[in-house]
Amino acid sequence: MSLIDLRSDTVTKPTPAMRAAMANAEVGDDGYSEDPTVRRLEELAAEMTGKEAGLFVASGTMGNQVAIMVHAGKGEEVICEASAHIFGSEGAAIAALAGAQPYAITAKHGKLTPDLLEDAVRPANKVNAPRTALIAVENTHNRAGGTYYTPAELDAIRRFAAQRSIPVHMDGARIFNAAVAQNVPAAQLAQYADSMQFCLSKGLCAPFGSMVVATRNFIQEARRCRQILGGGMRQAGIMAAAGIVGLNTMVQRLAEDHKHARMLGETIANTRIRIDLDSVQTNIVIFDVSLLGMTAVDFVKALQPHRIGASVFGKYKVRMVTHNDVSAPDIQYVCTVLAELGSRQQAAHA
Ligand code: TLP
Repeated sequence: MSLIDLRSDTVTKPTPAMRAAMANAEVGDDGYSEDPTVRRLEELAAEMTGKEAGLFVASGTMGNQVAIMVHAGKGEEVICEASAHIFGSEGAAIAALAGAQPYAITAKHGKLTPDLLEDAVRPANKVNAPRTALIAVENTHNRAGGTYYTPAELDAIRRFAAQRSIPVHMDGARIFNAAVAQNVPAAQLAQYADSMQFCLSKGLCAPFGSMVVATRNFIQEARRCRQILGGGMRQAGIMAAAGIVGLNTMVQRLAEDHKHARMLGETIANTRIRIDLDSVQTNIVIFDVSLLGMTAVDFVKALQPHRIGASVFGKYKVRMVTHNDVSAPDIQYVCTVLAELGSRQQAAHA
């Protein structure tokens, strides 16, 4: 029996329609801007997010970091949330590539607010202060459990930033999860950011790639930064073709993943496993197994004989992510196993 792989939505396989589109993709040398499929993907990405232009990049990390390189440089600071992907999971790239330093703030559900930002923005008139160059938000927020910012919350950050002439970058790796969960177009969320990165290779199931979207001028600069990182591409239409299928056909179905995550969350809430159900807003479920007298490593190991994959996300924290390659019966089965593991440990420690 095959693994029910809930480690991440990055494990999703390309759909048959994607494989067909890849096989038949019209291609050219993207270094000469001659790959028609890449061009189409970049236009589609821009259109769906309400931005002027888009840039196809290798990964979410590359997308975030080329955007940060455009926004920030030496002697400058990037404000982000303390468990943000750009801060803790991109190899210190803000320092290594842009030459800026991160200023990380801990925020409930991973969400920055004007109140929190107020203390983090450096005074412009102080000679020894770093210059605040960027505010970065993560939507949805991975380590906070897939929480999303509402348009009103983003609007407040946007206004705060605009008053201080600070640009906003959105790590929208899972922006379509945020959009579908709130039943709003992605463009409504993206409008509050000057630049946004989103991933094709997570819930949308493409095998490769992310998009940076912003103004035409910004994307021109981002293209230069992508080149510096060795990210210039050639006949990339083969990969872009899958991204187009993802954007055209895989967005609305994310609602199914959210329903499945909710089912997992509610099952877990009825055991001794601890979970903040308020954080289960999209396709990510993070829970704490400490009350079972187990570490996250123990728990993930205990799931293995049941052919269920999950990720260790801290000493006691485990993450499960729902996606297209996990069916409703799979989820029902995982719920049964979680209910059993949660209560069995309870009996052992009673
Ligand atoms: N997240 C991945 C891992 O870190 C491998 C995951 O499994 O969740 N922003 C956010 C919010 C992300 O969650 C990720 C990847 C990225 C950026 C980076 O994307 P990639 O892996 O394409 O560089």
